[in-house]
Parts: sequence; structure tokens; C-alpha cells
Amino acid sequence: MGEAYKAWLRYAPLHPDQAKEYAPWCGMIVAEASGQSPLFAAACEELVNGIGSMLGRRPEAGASTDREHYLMVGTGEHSEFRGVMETAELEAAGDEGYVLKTVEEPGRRFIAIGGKTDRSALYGVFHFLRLMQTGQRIHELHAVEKPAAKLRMINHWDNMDGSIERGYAGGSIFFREGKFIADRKRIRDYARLMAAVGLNAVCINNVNVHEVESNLITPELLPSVAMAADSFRAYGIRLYLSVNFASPIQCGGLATADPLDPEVKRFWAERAADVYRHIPDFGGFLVKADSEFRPGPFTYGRDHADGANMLAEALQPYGGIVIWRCFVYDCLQDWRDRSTDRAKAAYDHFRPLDGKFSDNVVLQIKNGPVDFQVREPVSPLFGGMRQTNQLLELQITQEYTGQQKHLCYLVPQWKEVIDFDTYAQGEGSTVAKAASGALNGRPLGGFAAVANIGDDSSWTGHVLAQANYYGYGRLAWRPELTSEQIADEWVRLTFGNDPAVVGTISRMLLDSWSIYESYTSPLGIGWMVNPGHHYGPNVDGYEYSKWGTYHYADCHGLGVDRTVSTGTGFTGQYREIPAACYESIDSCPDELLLFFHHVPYTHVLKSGKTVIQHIYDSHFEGAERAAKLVETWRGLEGKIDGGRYASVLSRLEEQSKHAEEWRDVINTYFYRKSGLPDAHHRRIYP
Ligand code: GCW
Repeated sequence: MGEAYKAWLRYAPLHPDQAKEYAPWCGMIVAEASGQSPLFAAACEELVNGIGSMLGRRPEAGASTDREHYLMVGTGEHSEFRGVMETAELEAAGDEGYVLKTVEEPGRRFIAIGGKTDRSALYGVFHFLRLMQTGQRIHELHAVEKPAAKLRMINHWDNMDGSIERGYAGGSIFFREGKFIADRKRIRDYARLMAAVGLNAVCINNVNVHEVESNLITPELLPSVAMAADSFRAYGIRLYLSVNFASPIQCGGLATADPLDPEVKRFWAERAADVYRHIPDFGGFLVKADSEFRPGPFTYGRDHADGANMLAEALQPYGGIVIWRCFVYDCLQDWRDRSTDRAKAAYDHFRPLDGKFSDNVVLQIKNGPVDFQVREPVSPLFGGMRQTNQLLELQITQEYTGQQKHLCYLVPQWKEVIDFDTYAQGEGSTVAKAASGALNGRPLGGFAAVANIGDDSSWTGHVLAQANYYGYGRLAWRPELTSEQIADEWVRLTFGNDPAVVGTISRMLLDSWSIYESYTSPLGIGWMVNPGHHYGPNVDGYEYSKWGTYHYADCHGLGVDRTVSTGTGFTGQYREIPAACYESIDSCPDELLLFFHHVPYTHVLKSGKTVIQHIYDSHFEGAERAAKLVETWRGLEGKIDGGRYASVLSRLEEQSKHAEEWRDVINTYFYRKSGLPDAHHRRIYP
């Protein structure tokens, strides 16, 4: 495996000056815990290997009386460690958080890493190693870190035949040809990468649960699921499964899956008991029901609360949870019907059920309200529910953002989502707070994201797409980190601390979403992609389809009127302040204008340009900026290893060519529709 495989855990040898600074602290490790737990052992192993690789010398294990200068890894249970940490600090860090502290006392100098639990020690070690890799000072450390949310989850859309729905980095790392892959080294390596960014939950199979995968909860496959769970457990990650709501019929031999039917309840109770016999710390079930042809409670005249609560009851005795997706909409819409609006569906379905879900149910709310487009407003459901556990669902895999052939660093997009103020309880009611549960004092909550991982040797196909996975994990832990901080950190871990490399790649990442948006989807209009695989331009690809995704372009203008006054009424799902902002064409931000309003091509934007000129300009500029990415990357030749250099270069070249295709298709389409010429007389194919 090459450099790309190591991702953000390369532990490359440090510059000698840097190494000299760290070396005195890193000669010996004092473990202040039983050392028996696999999690604590993993923490110590990571520390020894990481330091060994960065400094060229592995630290020895020892006791605090052996030397004056050392690292201490510990947990709250151990008296010596407890003596170093203040109780208030340990409490503040909680069960998953940790404290890093440099202690200088007469006769001894050491850095203490850890917290209340073994998991604290593991996360603390990863943090400490990150400081070393990114060249930061460790002399005066005093950090208390605690994750913002309980659930920091990854959803894999992997099928047991080895394929991945919307996967762009090869096949599954879990399954091949209908079976679990026997060699679990890759899963273990993956779990390490997850833990390094603080992720603690994984669902290994596609939310579209097909026939074979329905059996994952049966005795036939549970032993294999349990082995996968073992690999994740070694790094503090709980395993979840997506389940088929119709399993009672599919694998229970029943005639119904009605959630109120006693036989159905018995079926799920038995399955839950069996699952927990094999995997005592199993996380729970993830459910896509009554969505895109998946079965669900609607078939039996029941609602989502009936469905979710029935599963929750089965899992409750074991501490398991149900994660129920809100991606429910009519996928057989008639394009002639202008009153139905897919953006409204999740809120319409779930808002009336607020307060009806059991405490061990979490609603997973997709952002945006339509579907992971390049630009969408935030789902209004986050401001709408107060008595329900919520989870924000993001898409790391780049289904609509270039499919890991185009560079698109998504952290800035996610930041806009999580920093969005819902005003649900006055100013400052951000999505981050709603999702984590803090806003409404909910027992559960957090973040879930669809993985961009496959069996490609780089994990993500595009090496730079690793930044998205990394960034998601970091945000789920600490939503207040900035896109810039995360980019800087990731580049240093992945490519080293050479300022030219760090500056160049960070800039490329930070510009990339805006570049991708500018040559694909102007002003919040989405879906101008080829149907089915969703790659490449096709302005009318979904215009006359049943999926509810339209732009309504004609010879006068385009956009979807979602206002309360003249449109579908979607803006009314937001709280007063955001609702008013989107309702009025004057206050609606340019970048979302066409999501909320239908306007003429001659409408003048806040930028001073007309809509049509904006379309032309952004597409010409976007393609130019994509071409520049290639040149910028070329400037790094020799500064990073040849393998990763060449692989990124070839993708940037493809992106640049493809951006021209996007530019010309979109510009020509709107030129033909509007008949309006480009003010700058650039080449638009008639
Ligand atoms: O965006 C759509 C994808 C489907 C996916 C669905 C979902 C797993 O095109 O492939 O199905 O979202 O989120 O359920």
C-alpha cells in the first residue's frame, strides 16, 4: 500500500529541529491504567508507533519513578493519574473527552494524556500525536476537549455483492460476492482512521436493504457481523445495521410487517435478542422506510412513530437505538403538478409527530431539504422539532459534487449548515445545537454522514477527498472549528509541514466548492445532471421526471417559487426570521435565489449582474478556475511523493476538461432558452 493508504495517520519523520524539541518528552511512556482493556492497549500502541515513526525511536514503557521526563497516559480510575488531573477537568471532559496537560514540577516534567475512561485515553493520544504531526508546541499544554455530540456516525451504503451505492472509490471494504471479506485487516485500519477523528458509530450496510442484506440480523450472518463489530470495538466504535422494515415477511415467514401486529413485534424482539447475544454492545438499527420504494408503516395505515417506536421497544432492553430517516417524499410525482414540493416533504411528514417518538429513537434529517445538492438551504425540520432526538445527515460521498473526480472540499458547505440559525428558541439556535440535542435538552443526537470510502488504495479515489472524511469527523467532534483550521490540519497531516505545500493545497481545498458550484449549479438551482448516475451536465435531465426536482426554465426565466405568497409555501416551514429572509426576493441571498424564487433572466442580483449574465460569467470563470487548479497542482511537483502527485493530477485534468463540458452545455442551454447574448461576447455555442 502506498502513501495514500496511510491517510491522516502517516506519522512521517519530523524535521530534525522539530524532533529535537519533542524527543526529551517522548523517551518513556508511563501507563496509568490497568492496561488490560483493548481500547487502552490500542491507545498505548498508537502512541508508541506514532512516536517511533516520527522520531525514529520508540518510547520505552516505564514507571514515573524511572525518569524525570516522560509521557503519562491514564484514566481517572488510577490514583497517580487522578492526582495530576483536577476532578473538575475530568468531569468537564466527560466519558469521551480528555485532558492534555504539561506538568512541570521539581524533579519531574511530563505530559499527561487521558480522562475518565479508556476511550478518553485513546482520543487524547490521537490529539497529542496530531499536535506533533502538525508541528505544534507541547511545552505548555492545557486542553480539555469534549465532543459536541453523542453520536458521531458514518453510514456506509455498501451492498453484500461488494458494490456501493453512490460509491466512487472502488468496492466495499466489508463485503464481496455476497459474503463478508474474511481478512479484516482493512476494517481494523479503517477503524483506526475513524477513531483518530473521534467517530464512534458505523453502519456497515446500505439503507436500501436488499434481499441478502435483510438476513444480516439472522443467525446465518450474525457471527460474521459480530466479527466486524469486534474490529470496530477495538477502536471504540459501535456497529449498527440498516434493516428492512419488511423483514418479518422477508425473513420471518410472516404475512405482514404491520408494526402494531403482535407477531411482528415478537419477530423483532427475537431478532434483537439474537443480535445482542452475538454483539452485546450493538448500536441499533438504521431505517429507511416508506422512501424510494422501500417498505414502511404506511402500507399498514400506520405512521412513522408507530414504525420507529415498535423497533425501539425491541432494542430498548439492550440499550439499542433506532435511527429513523426523514428522507421521505413522493418519488412518483407528476411534473405537471406545480403544487407538490419535494422540499416540503420531510417537515410535512415528521413535524406533526414531534413528541411521539420514544427516547431511544433518533430522527436522521438529511440536508438539504431536497437531497444533498451542491447548494440548498438548511432543512427547516431542525427548527421545527423540540421533543424529538435529531441527527444531521450529510453526504461525504460526492454524488452530486463531482463523484471524487472533481475536487470539492465540502467542509465549508457543512459549516454553513451547522452554523445556520434556526431561531427555534431565539437567536443562536444553530443546527449544531439542535442536532446535538443541546438546544432542546434531548438525551441523544449528533451527526451522520454517508461515507466516501471504498477498497481503492487511497480509500477515497481522489486523494484530496480524504479531507472531506477527515473534516466531517473533526466537525462532528467540534462544530466550531473553521474550514480553514480543518484544511490546514489535514494538509499538514497528509502532506507534511512545508509552508508552500500547506498554503497551496489548503487554498485549493477552500476554493473548490465555489469553483464546482460556479460551473455546475448557479444560484441554488440543482439537478441539472444526467439522470441515474448523476454525473455530468443535463439541464433537462430531471425536468419532466417523477422525482420532484425541477428548475422550470422557459424563455423568460427560471427557478422554483417556494414562497408562501405565490409559491409552494416552503418558506413558511422556517421560523419567522429565516422565513422572512427567504420569502422576499430582496432579502433572499443570491446563492439561493433560484431555490426560492422564479425570476426573469433580466432580474438584477445583489451583485449588480442580471441572472443570465451571472450564469454566463460563473460558468466561464468556473471552467477557468478549474483549469488553474491543474496549474497550481503542477507547482507542487517534487514537493510531494510521485504516486499521490500523479494520481491527483490526472483527476484535476479530468475535472478541467469536464468543467468545459459543463460550461458549454449550461451556457448554450440558457442562451437558446433566453435568446440573450453574453455581454462580453465570449464563445457560446448557438
Ligand atoms: O440521493 C439519493 C440517492 C440514492 C440514495 C437516497 C437516500 C441510498 O440518489 O442512491 O439511496 O438518496 O438517501 O436514501
